[in-house]
Amino acid sequence: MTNHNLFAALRSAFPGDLDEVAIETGPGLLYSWRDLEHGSAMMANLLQSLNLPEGARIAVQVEKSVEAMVLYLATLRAGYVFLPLNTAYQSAEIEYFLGNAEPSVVVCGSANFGWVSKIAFKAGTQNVFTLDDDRTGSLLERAAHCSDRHEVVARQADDMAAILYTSGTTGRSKGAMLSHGNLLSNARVLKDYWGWKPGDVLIHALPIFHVHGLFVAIHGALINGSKMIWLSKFDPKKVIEKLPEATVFMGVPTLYVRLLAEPGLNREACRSMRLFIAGSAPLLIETFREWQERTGHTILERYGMSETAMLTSNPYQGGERRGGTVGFALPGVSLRVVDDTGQRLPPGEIGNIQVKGPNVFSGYWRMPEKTAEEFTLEGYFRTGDVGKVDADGYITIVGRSRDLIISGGYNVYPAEIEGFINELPGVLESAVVGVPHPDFGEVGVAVVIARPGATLDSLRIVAEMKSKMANFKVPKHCFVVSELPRNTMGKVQKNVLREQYKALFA
Ligand code: MLC
Ligand code: AMP
Repeated sequence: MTNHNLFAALRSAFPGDLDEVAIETGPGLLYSWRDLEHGSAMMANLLQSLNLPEGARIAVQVEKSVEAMVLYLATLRAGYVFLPLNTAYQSAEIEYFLGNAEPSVVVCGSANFGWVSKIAFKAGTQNVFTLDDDRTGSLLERAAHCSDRHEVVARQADDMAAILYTSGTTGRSKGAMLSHGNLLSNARVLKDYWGWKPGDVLIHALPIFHVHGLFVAIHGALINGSKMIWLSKFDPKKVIEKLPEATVFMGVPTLYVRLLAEPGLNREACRSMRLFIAGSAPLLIETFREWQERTGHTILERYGMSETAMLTSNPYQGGERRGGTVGFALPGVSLRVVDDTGQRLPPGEIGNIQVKGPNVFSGYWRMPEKTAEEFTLEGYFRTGDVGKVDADGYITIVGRSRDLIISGGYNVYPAEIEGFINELPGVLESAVVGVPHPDFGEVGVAVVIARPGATLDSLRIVAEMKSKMANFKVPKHCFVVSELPRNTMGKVQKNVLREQYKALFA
């Protein structure tokens, strides 16, 4: 019987000579393929020694490190479910995720052990380990006693491999359940579509708690046996210094904007590069053009989401990479644009994007009703994105039907922020809208009304938010006003607010 464990496929692509360098870190540490093989075996043996139940979730909130990536590989190979969490999340956010996912194992930074372990034990977790980005922590201490031999646990293609939490339009985050088959099919398609070849070297400068850095980048390199230059944090100068040793780079648009701000970015620095890939948020056409002029390279833009991994891509070869578009549906992906009644629209017309394919997730963790709502009877997933397909097949994303802000590649749901602000003393109501921002693409702005007789201080509102929620969610500006624009039904007109504040950061 074939083992569909994603790790088995990644492992089989490791080079024959396991002593070759697999990863070079920013400070120059070298990890061989053998280190990845042995490290993941030891951690997998540790996880298996804990007698965890079938389908156990391993929740991980740690700084980026090679060991954190190895923990992801170990979770796959031991057949458990990886649950990555953004390091920006604070206690209320973590409490929700752990309460909802009920992980059997939680791994956190040692500085956070006190509060994270308290939340974890309350959620019923029995094992809390620490892992820091300097190769220390109880996880590594315990794994050091485990064998470096391990047989990859057999999994079916539809067995769950990871849960990625993605914010809900109303209320709380939903956990998108991705299977070994979802992730492997996508990795294989992208290997071919982006022309990965021997000798490729990827600069990995993204966080590893989201689809882009965790799946697209890591799977891309591993399934091709390609070396990674591993940067723990995005630093444009460091990336430019490393470009001459690399061939592939992936980034959210903010990374490209910040690289363009560096005088050192030029054709000479990019001489060995084969491919620059952008996604997770719209790439402005100005960025696309400026990149072409400065480097001689045409950025390849692609589109995806947590629930589906990658859906579309501009061509690597055999076609034009069109700025402002996200290219074609990837092989195996069916993508259609429909109106609000579900009728398929002709080319050029704008409507709701729906998708189907082996990469599309099976549903939201413990939310069968929500899952049912998001799939059509024919099995298409409603992406919440609005776009069009032109006559020659190029897809353009023109907006979103969901009230969502994408800031520097992170999703922020206004309803969550408004809910928080509305609970603050003296607040009657609030509205959060996204406005253009030169660095993050889009950022949130909060507009708040006070209760009669109350006085509000906008700086205090921002400070309150910073102390309780992930920093990237905090609106970059807060206005206290006397009233909000409303339509005849009394609903706040967010489009009017967006228009009013659109030049705030221009
Ligand atoms: C940081 N801040 C942000 C922010 N990142 N605010 C809004 N949006 C963001 N994305 C806050 C900081 O907390 C800080 O607040 C202030 O803004 C300035 O921070 P900075 O020092 O400039 O930020 P930095 O640490 O350099 O991070 C910026 C970044 C990071 C762009 C490198 O946001 C990042 O790595 N983004 C990539 C996200 C990503 O991987 N997305 C993929 C999702 S997958 P203060 O208050 O301290 O001043 C997906 C599917 C797909 O979408 O298709 O790929
Ligand atoms: P996430 O839920 O974090 O995975 O974010 C997925 C969302 O990011 C998608 O639904 C899109 O709205 C957006 N997105 C991803 N890639 C692109 C892109 N290239 N252009 C525009 N939006 C994108």
